[in-house]
Amino acid sequence: MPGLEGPLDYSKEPPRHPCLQINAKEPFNAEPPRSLLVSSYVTPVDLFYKRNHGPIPIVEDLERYCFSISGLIKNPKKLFMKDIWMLPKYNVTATLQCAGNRRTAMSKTRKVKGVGWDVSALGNAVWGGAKLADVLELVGIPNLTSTTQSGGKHVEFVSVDKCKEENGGPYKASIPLSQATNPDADVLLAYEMNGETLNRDHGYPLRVVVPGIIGARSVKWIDSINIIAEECQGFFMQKDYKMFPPSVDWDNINWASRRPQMDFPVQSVICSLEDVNAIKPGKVKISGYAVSGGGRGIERVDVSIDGGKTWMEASRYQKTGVPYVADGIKSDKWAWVLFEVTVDVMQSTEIVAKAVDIASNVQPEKVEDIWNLRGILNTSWHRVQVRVGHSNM
Ligand SMILES: Nc1nc2c(c(=O)[nH]1)N[C@H]1C(S)=C(S)[C@@H](COP(=O)(O)O)O[C@H]1N2
Ligand SMILES: [Mo]
Repeated sequence: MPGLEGPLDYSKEPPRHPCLQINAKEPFNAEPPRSLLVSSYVTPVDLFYKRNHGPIPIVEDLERYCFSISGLIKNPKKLFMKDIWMLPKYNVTATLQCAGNRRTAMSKTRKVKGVGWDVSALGNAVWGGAKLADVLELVGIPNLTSTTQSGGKHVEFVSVDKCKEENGGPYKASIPLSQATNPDADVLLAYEMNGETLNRDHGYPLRVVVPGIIGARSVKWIDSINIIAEECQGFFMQKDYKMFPPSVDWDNINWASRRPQMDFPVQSVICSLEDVNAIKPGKVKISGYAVSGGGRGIERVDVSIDGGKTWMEASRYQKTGVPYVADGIKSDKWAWVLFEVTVDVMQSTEIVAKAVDIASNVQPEKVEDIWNLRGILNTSWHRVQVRVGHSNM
């Protein structure tokens, strides 16, 4: 499409915050330090993790930028930014989490393939844009449609970035049409992040935000949208981002045997402490984040200071002055909660966190039980070691 281009090399990358820990340089993959991550409920754009599979696309001319919606529909259309700006604007606070978050810890059990991430491959932003349900109405697809008359059941988003996994082709992914046309699912074509125009790293000029599911489906730099009969056949839907059992390894994998991962399970992480921290004996404030998929709120966060033998409950919060209720109408259903508890630590120990969502899903205890060769969805109990020194500290 005119106006948007995927460069062949990394000579025109945008500037980035020096605080970010870089996990891969080209393509650029980086996350903020964990302590900074939970210093605010809404993650500043600069500190928001950046997950890319190719060079960052460039907009030559925003006025010429347009994308097509075609496929199994009667009236394919080209849409410009002005067509999107004309639709009602929604601000949706949603946490985006990469399926590879906490991969580095999983690879300690047994090696996994993929970019290593600590615990900050996620962020919470206020995304501003048009609802995809409204955009699809412009091409004659009514709200709450699961199949178009010509048999379209999925909505595929195609970008322009050149990814080696796609042999130089663009990143793409799809979601079910029923989700895309459900206004309550809050799927956005977003042009703003935290009230600012989306920046290049995060999908300028237009990206998809699919709340409640793994970040991989929130395609950045939209070039075209296709209504298709089967889910997208691209690499990132079919040969990546699938959850396999621990018994499957590279010599016996059958990619077709598993569905593309969509929903995110319940997750929680301690961010106020690095994995091994030296502290003085006494009171320690433990804080972190908890989040679940599917818009499920966080019912409880448990913290243990004896490696998981006994537990106490942490307090949860989103916005100051608004008590958090896991399924409350004043809560942001697609967003993380931050948690906090002050504990007495008198000797070296292991501190653990685990969360429970409103469907009573809990995090698995052991990473070994959910080990998978791609190292995705590490939601095992989060553990940090503390070394308590009694003198000269
Ligand atoms: N076009 C395009 N969209 C993409 C990706 C990409 O590499 N190219 N990465 C995906 C993955 S795996 C994640 S986790 C999120 C990351 O979004 P962010 O970089 O804005 O944090 O974008 C998704 N959308
Ligand atoms: Mo991701």
